[in-house]
Amino acid sequence: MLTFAKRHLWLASSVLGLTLAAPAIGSNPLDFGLLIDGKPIRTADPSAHVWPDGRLYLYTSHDEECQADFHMKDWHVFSTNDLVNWTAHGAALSVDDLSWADDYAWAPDAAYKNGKYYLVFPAGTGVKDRQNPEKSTKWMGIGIAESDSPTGPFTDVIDAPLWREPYANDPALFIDDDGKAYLYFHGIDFDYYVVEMADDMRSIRGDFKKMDMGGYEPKMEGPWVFKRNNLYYFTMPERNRVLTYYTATSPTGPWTYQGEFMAQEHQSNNHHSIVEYQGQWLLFYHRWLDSNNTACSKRQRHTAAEYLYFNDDGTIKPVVRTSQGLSKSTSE
Ligand code: FUB
Repeated sequence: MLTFAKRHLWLASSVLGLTLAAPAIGSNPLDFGLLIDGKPIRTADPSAHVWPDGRLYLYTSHDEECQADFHMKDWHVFSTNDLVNWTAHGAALSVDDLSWADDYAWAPDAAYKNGKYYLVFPAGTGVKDRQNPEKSTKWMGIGIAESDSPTGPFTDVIDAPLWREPYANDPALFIDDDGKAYLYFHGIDFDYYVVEMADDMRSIRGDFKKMDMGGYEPKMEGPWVFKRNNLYYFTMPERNRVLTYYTATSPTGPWTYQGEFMAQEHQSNNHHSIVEYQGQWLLFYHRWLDSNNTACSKRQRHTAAEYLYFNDDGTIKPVVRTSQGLSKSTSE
C-alpha cells in the first residue's frame, strides 16, 4: 500500500523516467506493508529497540478490526534499517501460546540480555463488567517469553505470569550499563512501580518499589525508561493522554518532573517509546485515526513516529505530530 506522499513521489519519478529503488520519505501512520483481511494491520503500543544486528525493531500490540474493550490476541514485530521500509515478521507471540491467559494482549516491551531476546507483556483472562464492576472477572498479569531471535517465535519458558498479585500492567524493561534489568509497570491506583529482574530474567529480585516522582503523583500507564548522557529519563502518557517526562540520576529515582513533550490528541490513550537509532532520537507512538474501508465509523489505532530533539541542557523539545514522520536514513 503506497501512501499519498509516496504515490506522488513514484508518479513523479515515472514521468521523469527515473528509477527509485525505494521510497525516500516516510509517512504517518507507518506503512508496515502488512494487510489483514485486506486492511492494514491495526497496531498500537509500539516498543522500539535497536539490537546487535543494527536493525531497529518495533514490538507492538495488535487491535482487532473495530476492536472494543481492548480484547487483543497477539503481539507483532516489525523491523527496519532505514526508518522508511519496514519488514513485517508476523506475530511474535499469541495468547494461544499461553497456559495462563487467553486475552488482553496489551502493550509489550522487549530486551536483549545474556545473548537472548525477551518479550515482556501483559495478558489476562475474564471480562470487565462496566455496569456492575463487582461482577467483573477480569484479571491481568505480566509474562515474559524468550527467544534466540529478535523476531521470535518467543516461548513462555516459565509457563506462568511473573507474579499474580499485586495488579500490574504495561511492563517496560530497561537494562542498565551494568547489566541490571529493571521492570517498570503501572500498578494499583495507576501508580508507577519498579522491580529488579533476576539475572536469568525468569523471576523478579527483591520488592516492588512505588516510585518517588518528586512530589507528583502521575497516574496511568505506559512507562518508558531510557538513559542519555548518564541521565535517566522516565516518560509516560500521563492520565494516559499527554506525554510527560521525569529525570533522575538512578534508574529507580527519585524522579524530577520536567514537563510535557507531546500534547493530547482526542480523548484517547497514547502509548509510546523512545530510542536512539543511527545518531537520531525517535519517538514511536500510536494515533487514533479515521480509516477508510472499515466496518465501523470509529477511529482505530495505528503506529506513528517522529524525530525527538533535546535542548543543550538535556530537556526534551516539544514534539508535534506530522503526516510525514521519518525520512529514509542515509547512514545505513
Ligand atoms: O493496548 C491496550 C492498552 O491501551 C495498553 O496496554 C495501554 O497502554 C493503552 O495503550
